Amino acid sequence: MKQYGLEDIRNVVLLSHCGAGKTSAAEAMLFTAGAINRLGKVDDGTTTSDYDPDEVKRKISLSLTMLPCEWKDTKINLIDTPGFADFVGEVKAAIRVSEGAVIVVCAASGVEVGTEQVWAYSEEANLPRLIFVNKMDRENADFNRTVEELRSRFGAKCLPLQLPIGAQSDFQGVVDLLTMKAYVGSPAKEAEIPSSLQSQVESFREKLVEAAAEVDDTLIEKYLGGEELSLEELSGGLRQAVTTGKVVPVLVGSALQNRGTALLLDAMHSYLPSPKERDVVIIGAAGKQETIAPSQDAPLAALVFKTSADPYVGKLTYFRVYNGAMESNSQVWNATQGETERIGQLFVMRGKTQEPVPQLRAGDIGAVAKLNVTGTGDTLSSRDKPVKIAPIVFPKPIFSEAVYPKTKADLDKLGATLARLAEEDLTLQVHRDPDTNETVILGLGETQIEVAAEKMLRKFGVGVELSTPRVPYKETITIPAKAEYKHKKQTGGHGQYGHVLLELEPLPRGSGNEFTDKIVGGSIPKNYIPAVEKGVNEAVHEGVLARYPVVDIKTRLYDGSFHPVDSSEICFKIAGAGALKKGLSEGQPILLEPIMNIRVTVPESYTGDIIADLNTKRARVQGMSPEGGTNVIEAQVPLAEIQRYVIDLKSITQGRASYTMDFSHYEETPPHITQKIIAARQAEKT
Ligand SMILES: Nc1nc2c(ncn2[C@@H]2O[C@H](COP(=O)(O)OP(=O)(O)OP(=O)(O)O)[C@@H](O)[C@H]2O)c(=O)[nH]1
Ligand SMILES: [Mg+2]
Repeated sequence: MKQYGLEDIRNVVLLSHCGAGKTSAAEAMLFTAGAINRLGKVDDGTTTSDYDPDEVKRKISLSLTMLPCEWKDTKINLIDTPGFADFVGEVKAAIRVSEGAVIVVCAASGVEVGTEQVWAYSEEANLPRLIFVNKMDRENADFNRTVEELRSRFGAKCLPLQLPIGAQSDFQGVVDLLTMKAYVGSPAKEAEIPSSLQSQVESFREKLVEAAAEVDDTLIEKYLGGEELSLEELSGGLRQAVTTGKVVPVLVGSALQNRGTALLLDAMHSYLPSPKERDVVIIGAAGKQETIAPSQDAPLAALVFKTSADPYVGKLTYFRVYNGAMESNSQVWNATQGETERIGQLFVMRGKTQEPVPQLRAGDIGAVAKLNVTGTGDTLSSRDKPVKIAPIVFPKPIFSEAVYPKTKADLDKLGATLARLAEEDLTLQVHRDPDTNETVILGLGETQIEVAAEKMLRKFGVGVELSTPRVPYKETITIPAKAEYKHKKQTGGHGQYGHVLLELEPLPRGSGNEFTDKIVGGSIPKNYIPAVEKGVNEAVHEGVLARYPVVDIKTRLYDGSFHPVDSSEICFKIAGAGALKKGLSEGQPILLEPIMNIRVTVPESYTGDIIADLNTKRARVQGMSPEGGTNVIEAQVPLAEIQRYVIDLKSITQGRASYTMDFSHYEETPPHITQKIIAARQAEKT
């Protein structure tokens, strides 16, 4: 097996708005590099990347895929990612293990919402990048317009490195402005630069040469002195400009026609940084982030960035080696969990294909099956020199659905299956809501959860129905009340007797329930008091309005009576429960609903629409802070109104907004809504 040094590897993530052509471009590059010998198509469900049956069915990528190939003695680990917003967790993981990015833009649609988002993620991760303007063969494809959009949105650092020859049905090939060579057809053949393009070629080349010269004092002197720079000097200068983020070269082509893809591989090889050029961020002493230089000779440090669960293949763990090397059939130290992990056969993955390898060295990416203690985000290292690489930060879930198994058999497998899905996708969480007795799956959007449900059926044979989770309403009282309950039964021999007097009092929100014993003079003997308390504690599980749990009341047991023969614990428990229910009815009960804090981040121009929509949702807007074109709106909104806010917000802003949400407090539900909830609960019972 060929050993790659740190300089011989490129880890490159493909990013774009959904459907711009990442998967198709990756397929064309694999084919061009000879890694595959048949060029698949997304529309036929035959690409190397979209191999999952759900991807084939939907014709979109749903998870990140490793697509390595070799190009000019360099190993290029392409990482294809989904463009659909619900799957941003995969994008974040892929960005984390890459040193460079290619942002794919559709030549007909130009800069889209998703383009802006992935641009922001790459800025945040400080990733050097290239732009590939794809679909030049399509109707309405326009390179110049797309470049103008790119430059006005992302700045003048977006500079064409190539120009297209022809467009739409007449798209023929590409002119490379650095080598001043033209390539037409597929596979590409060298050709003359068309004379019609000459003046455009010259003016764009000038900009590129200037930008490449600017990074280096000797180059800029030469350039200003009117001297020609050699190709080597230019390409060295451009490389420096790209790796430092000063220039983002714009390339062009058609993935579907496999045009421009060899030059795209060339550009990754020549201008994107190798693992050697990026320090590793680790968690040092006292939990502080530190950086260390990567090395193949240092002790092992590898970050797990993806886990996939499959009932047949088993668990597959994807990792990126940052330091040292990982060996097949070895033992490593999981520094995150503090446990030893056994490593079996290592693989290099290409789509679903596993190629066994004896070793993976720093800079490279691979996978291993059936690990025991390791999950996504963990660091595998050496026992003697344990290190923890900074983990991947995933967005928090904001959308939830209740999961109901379809059959008894489905119920039995539900828990284990959900746990595996949550292990696979860290933006999914599963929990059991003790208040509503529902199993709830939380994620980033409706599609993500639908896909998860389909996966449960297809992979694990578990059928489920999804529904909007119940709102965990509560009940309480608003005025103090007294109640008396006598449980008395005279049957044949032994009778039943328990008699309890309670005082109820409302407590401030969030206090919980309290029970105190104020019996004096033994009107109820001490040994029966715990039974009364038990009765009260059970009765608060179901309030008198709509059978929701009762909270924030203080119960005082102050009197009662007993019978020396007929009284028993069970009689006092019944009396305690009965008295509580009566007291609740007397205390002017109300329904409480959960109120959430939300923070919506949105382009300023949508502020009015967002506020108008929030007003229809009984929201209280608490603050707005405009900042550089975006606005952060903070509000408190009843949970019942924003359970499907992801969907509303997407349609109001075409996906330009995002939000976070967390629980704030419980508050009285307005009377007209209370009436509806009570009616719904009654209907449910009958
Ligand atoms: N005409 C034309 N169509 C293309 C080209 N590249 C991709 N397509 C089509 O565009 C659609 C989307 O392509 P994909 O490669 O799946 O795009 P993607 O960016 O991977 O999409 P997501 O994974 O959903 O984000 C498919 O129907 C492709 O056939 C191209 O160069 N020209
Ligand atoms: Mg795709």
